Amino acid sequence: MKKAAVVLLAMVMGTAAFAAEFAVMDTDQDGALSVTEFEAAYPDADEDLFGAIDTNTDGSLDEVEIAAAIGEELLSAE
Ligand SMILES: [Ca+2]
Ligand SMILES: [Ca+2]
Repeated sequence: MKKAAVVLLAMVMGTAAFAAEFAVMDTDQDGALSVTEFEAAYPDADEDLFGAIDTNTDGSLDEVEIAAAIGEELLSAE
């Protein structure tokens, strides 16, 4: 990962707004977004995007993966 991306990642993750937004998307509060939760939060997203963001391929998106996706502009920060 490029240094600029790491800095941006830290900035995105460090904000209360991001934590609050993630908590809203994580409807079952297990700390990660399932496909269902992800599609509810991002209706325009598809499975290819989910797969691109799920960098550790565990089938769910954690805060680090979501923040990285926002940093890489795969997702927009709302
Ligand atoms: Ca969840
Ligand atoms: Ca994952």
